[in-house]
Amino acid sequence: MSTTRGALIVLEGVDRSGKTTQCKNLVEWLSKSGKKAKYINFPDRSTDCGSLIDKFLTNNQEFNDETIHLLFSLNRWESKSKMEKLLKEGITLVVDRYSYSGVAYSAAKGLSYDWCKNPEVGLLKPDLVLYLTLTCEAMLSRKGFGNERYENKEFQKKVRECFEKLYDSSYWQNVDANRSEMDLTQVLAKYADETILSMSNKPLKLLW
Ligand code: NYM
Repeated sequence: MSTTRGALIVLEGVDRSGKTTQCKNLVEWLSKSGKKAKYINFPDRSTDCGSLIDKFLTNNQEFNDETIHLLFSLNRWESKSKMEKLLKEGITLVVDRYSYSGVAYSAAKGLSYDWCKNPEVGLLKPDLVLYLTLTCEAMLSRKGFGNERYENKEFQKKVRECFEKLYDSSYWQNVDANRSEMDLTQVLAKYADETILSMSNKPLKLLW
Protein backbone atom coordinates (compact mmCIF):
# COMPACT_ATOMS: atom_id res chain seq x y z
CA MET A 1 0.00 0.00 0.00
CA SER A 2 1.52 3.36 -0.98
CA THR A 3 1.40 6.24 1.49
CA THR A 4 0.96 9.77 0.20
CA ARG A 5 4.02 11.81 1.06
CA GLY A 6 4.25 14.77 3.38
CA ALA A 7 5.10 18.25 2.14
CA LEU A 8 8.40 20.04 2.71
CA ILE A 9 7.49 23.52 3.88
CA VAL A 10 10.19 26.04 4.79
CA LEU A 11 9.79 29.32 6.66
CA GLU A 12 12.41 31.94 5.90
CA GLY A 13 13.01 35.55 6.85
CA VAL A 14 15.42 37.83 8.64
CA ASP A 15 16.09 37.48 12.38
CA ARG A 16 13.09 38.55 14.52
CA SER A 17 10.52 38.00 11.78
CA GLY A 18 8.70 35.45 13.97
CA LYS A 19 9.70 32.28 12.10
CA THR A 20 10.18 29.98 15.08
CA THR A 21 6.88 30.91 16.73
CA GLN A 22 5.06 30.56 13.42
CA CYS A 23 6.66 27.18 12.59
CA LYS A 24 5.56 25.82 15.96
CA ASN A 25 2.05 27.30 15.61
CA LEU A 26 1.78 25.80 12.14
CA VAL A 27 2.76 22.31 13.32
CA GLU A 28 0.19 22.57 16.12
CA TRP A 29 -2.50 23.80 13.71
CA LEU A 30 -1.78 21.02 11.20
CA SER A 31 -1.74 18.36 13.93
CA LYS A 32 -5.08 19.60 15.30
CA SER A 33 -6.56 19.32 11.82
CA GLY A 34 -5.51 15.65 11.67
CA LYS A 35 -2.31 15.94 9.62
CA LYS A 36 1.04 14.48 10.60
CA ALA A 37 3.53 17.34 10.93
CA LYS A 38 6.94 17.84 12.51
CA TYR A 39 9.09 20.87 13.35
CA ILE A 40 12.70 20.87 12.15
CA ASN A 41 15.19 23.71 12.44
CA PHE A 42 18.51 24.75 10.95
CA PRO A 43 21.09 25.10 12.21
CA ASP A 44 20.54 21.85 14.12
CA ARG A 45 22.90 22.56 17.02
CA SER A 46 22.54 19.02 18.45
CA THR A 47 25.06 17.36 16.09
CA ASP A 48 28.88 17.60 16.20
CA CYS A 49 28.79 19.92 13.20
CA GLY A 50 25.95 21.91 14.80
CA SER A 51 28.00 22.36 17.95
CA LEU A 52 30.80 23.99 15.89
CA ILE A 53 28.19 26.29 14.33
CA ASP A 54 26.89 27.14 17.80
CA LYS A 55 30.42 28.04 18.95
CA PHE A 56 30.77 30.31 15.92
CA LEU A 57 27.39 32.01 16.42
CA THR A 58 28.06 32.59 20.11
CA ASN A 59 31.48 34.10 19.29
CA ASN A 60 33.41 31.28 20.91
CA GLN A 61 35.13 30.17 17.71
CA GLU A 62 36.26 31.85 14.49
CA PHE A 63 35.89 30.40 10.99
CA ASN A 64 36.47 32.16 7.69
CA ASP A 65 33.35 32.92 5.62
CA GLU A 66 33.75 29.92 3.29
CA THR A 67 34.31 27.44 6.12
CA ILE A 68 31.26 28.46 8.13
CA HIS A 69 29.18 28.46 4.95
CA LEU A 70 30.16 24.85 4.27
CA LEU A 71 29.49 23.86 7.88
CA PHE A 72 25.93 25.24 7.65
CA SER A 73 25.49 23.28 4.42
CA LEU A 74 26.94 20.08 5.92
CA ASN A 75 24.51 20.51 8.79
CA ARG A 76 21.64 20.24 6.26
CA TRP A 77 23.26 17.33 4.40
CA GLU A 78 23.49 15.28 7.58
CA SER A 79 19.68 15.58 7.94
CA LYS A 80 18.78 14.77 4.34
CA SER A 81 18.11 11.01 4.74
CA LYS A 82 16.10 11.52 7.92
CA MET A 83 13.98 14.21 6.24
CA GLU A 84 13.39 12.07 3.16
CA LYS A 85 12.29 9.13 5.31
CA LEU A 86 9.82 11.24 7.30
CA LEU A 87 8.35 12.81 4.15
CA LYS A 88 7.89 9.38 2.57
CA GLU A 89 6.11 8.22 5.75
CA GLY A 90 3.55 10.95 5.07
CA ILE A 91 4.84 13.45 7.63
CA THR A 92 4.84 17.12 6.62
CA LEU A 93 8.01 18.90 7.71
CA VAL A 94 7.80 22.52 8.80
CA VAL A 95 11.37 23.75 8.57
CA ASP A 96 12.68 26.81 10.40
CA ARG A 97 15.35 28.18 7.97
CA TYR A 98 16.98 26.20 5.16
CA SER A 99 19.38 26.70 2.23
CA TYR A 100 18.01 30.20 1.56
CA SER A 101 19.30 31.41 4.93
CA GLY A 102 22.56 29.66 4.06
CA VAL A 103 22.92 31.64 0.84
CA ALA A 104 21.49 34.96 2.07
CA TYR A 105 23.69 35.27 5.20
CA SER A 106 26.88 34.32 3.32
CA ALA A 107 26.09 36.48 0.27
CA ALA A 108 25.47 39.37 2.67
CA LYS A 109 29.11 38.96 3.73
CA GLY A 110 30.22 39.26 0.09
CA LEU A 111 30.47 35.65 -1.14
CA SER A 112 29.04 35.07 -4.63
CA TYR A 113 25.53 33.65 -4.97
CA ASP A 114 26.69 30.88 -7.31
CA TRP A 115 29.44 29.78 -4.97
CA CYS A 116 27.00 29.81 -2.04
CA LYS A 117 24.34 27.81 -3.88
CA ASN A 118 26.68 25.04 -5.06
CA PRO A 119 26.99 22.99 -1.85
CA GLU A 120 23.18 23.00 -1.57
CA VAL A 121 22.70 21.29 -4.95
CA GLY A 122 21.13 17.87 -4.38
CA LEU A 123 19.44 18.65 -1.08
CA LEU A 124 15.64 18.20 -0.99
CA LYS A 125 13.83 21.06 -2.67
CA PRO A 126 11.02 22.54 -0.60
CA ASP A 127 7.49 22.32 -2.00
CA LEU A 128 6.80 25.72 -0.51
CA VAL A 129 8.90 28.55 0.92
CA LEU A 130 6.92 30.92 3.11
CA TYR A 131 9.00 34.08 3.28
CA LEU A 132 7.96 36.36 6.12
CA THR A 133 8.33 39.94 4.97
CA LEU A 134 8.80 42.97 7.18
CA THR A 135 9.46 46.55 6.14
CA CYS A 136 12.85 47.84 7.30
CA GLU A 137 11.06 50.11 9.79
CA ALA A 138 9.03 47.22 11.24
CA MET A 139 12.14 45.03 11.43
CA LEU A 140 14.08 47.71 13.28
CA SER A 141 11.20 48.42 15.68
CA ARG A 142 10.94 44.80 16.84
CA LYS A 143 12.39 43.95 20.24
CA GLY A 144 16.18 44.09 20.53
CA PHE A 145 18.51 41.66 18.87
CA GLY A 146 20.38 39.20 21.05
CA ASN A 147 24.11 38.74 21.43
CA GLU A 148 24.73 36.26 18.64
CA ARG A 149 26.80 36.99 15.59
CA TYR A 150 24.84 38.65 12.75
CA GLU A 151 22.25 40.14 15.13
CA ASN A 152 22.69 43.77 14.20
CA LYS A 153 20.56 46.11 12.14
CA GLU A 154 22.96 46.95 9.32
CA PHE A 155 23.79 43.36 8.58
CA GLN A 156 20.12 42.33 8.73
CA LYS A 157 19.28 44.94 6.08
CA LYS A 158 21.85 43.35 3.77
CA VAL A 159 20.51 39.86 4.49
CA ARG A 160 17.03 41.07 3.61
CA GLU A 161 18.24 42.30 0.21
CA CYS A 162 19.97 38.97 -0.40
CA PHE A 163 16.80 37.00 0.45
CA GLU A 164 14.88 39.12 -2.05
CA LYS A 165 17.27 38.13 -4.83
CA LEU A 166 16.53 34.45 -4.12
CA TYR A 167 12.76 34.88 -4.57
CA ASP A 168 11.32 32.33 -7.02
CA SER A 169 7.63 32.77 -7.78
CA SER A 170 7.23 29.09 -8.72
CA TYR A 171 7.38 27.93 -5.09
CA TRP A 172 7.82 31.00 -2.86
CA GLN A 173 5.05 32.83 -1.15
CA ASN A 174 5.82 36.19 0.43
CA VAL A 175 3.69 36.74 3.51
CA ASP A 176 3.44 40.08 5.26
CA ALA A 177 4.45 39.41 8.87
CA ASN A 178 3.07 42.75 10.09
CA ARG A 179 -0.07 41.28 11.62
CA SER A 180 -1.13 39.54 14.81
CA GLU A 181 0.45 36.19 15.65
CA MET A 182 -2.76 34.20 15.16
CA ASP A 183 -3.76 36.00 11.95
CA LEU A 184 -0.35 35.20 10.52
CA THR A 185 -0.65 31.52 11.53
CA GLN A 186 -4.00 31.31 9.75
CA VAL A 187 -2.60 32.76 6.53
CA LEU A 188 0.37 30.37 6.64
CA ALA A 189 -1.92 27.42 7.40
CA LYS A 190 -4.00 28.11 4.31
CA TYR A 191 -0.92 27.99 2.07
CA ALA A 192 0.40 24.91 3.89
CA ASP A 193 -2.91 23.05 3.48
CA GLU A 194 -3.03 23.74 -0.27
CA THR A 195 0.55 22.54 -0.67
CA ILE A 196 0.05 19.36 1.36
CA LEU A 197 -2.91 18.47 -0.84
CA SER A 198 -1.30 19.27 -4.16
CA MET A 199 2.07 17.63 -3.44
CA SER A 200 0.88 14.36 -1.89
CA ASN A 201 1.32 12.34 -5.10
CA LYS A 202 4.22 14.23 -6.62
CA PRO A 203 7.84 13.03 -6.39
CA LEU A 204 10.31 14.89 -4.20
CA LYS A 205 12.55 17.28 -6.11
CA LEU A 206 16.12 18.38 -5.50
CA LEU A 207 17.74 21.79 -5.23
CA TRP A 208 18.56 23.98 -6.91
N1 NYM B 1 22.30 31.07 9.56
C1 NYM B 1 21.41 30.06 9.57
C2 NYM B 1 23.29 31.14 8.59
O1 NYM B 1 24.11 32.07 8.58
N2 NYM B 1 23.35 30.17 7.63
C3 NYM B 1 22.47 29.12 7.60
O2 NYM B 1 22.56 28.23 6.72
C4 NYM B 1 21.45 29.06 8.62
C5 NYM B 1 20.48 27.93 8.62
O3 NYM B 1 22.37 31.37 11.88
N3 NYM B 1 21.34 34.50 12.53
C6 NYM B 1 22.29 32.06 10.65
C7 NYM B 1 21.05 32.87 10.73
C8 NYM B 1 20.88 33.18 12.21
C9 NYM B 1 21.75 32.14 12.90
O4 NYM B 1 19.78 30.88 13.40
C10 NYM B 1 21.03 31.23 13.86
P1 NYM B 1 18.55 30.82 14.47
O5 NYM B 1 17.37 30.55 13.61
O6 NYM B 1 18.53 32.17 15.15
O7 NYM B 1 18.90 29.70 15.43
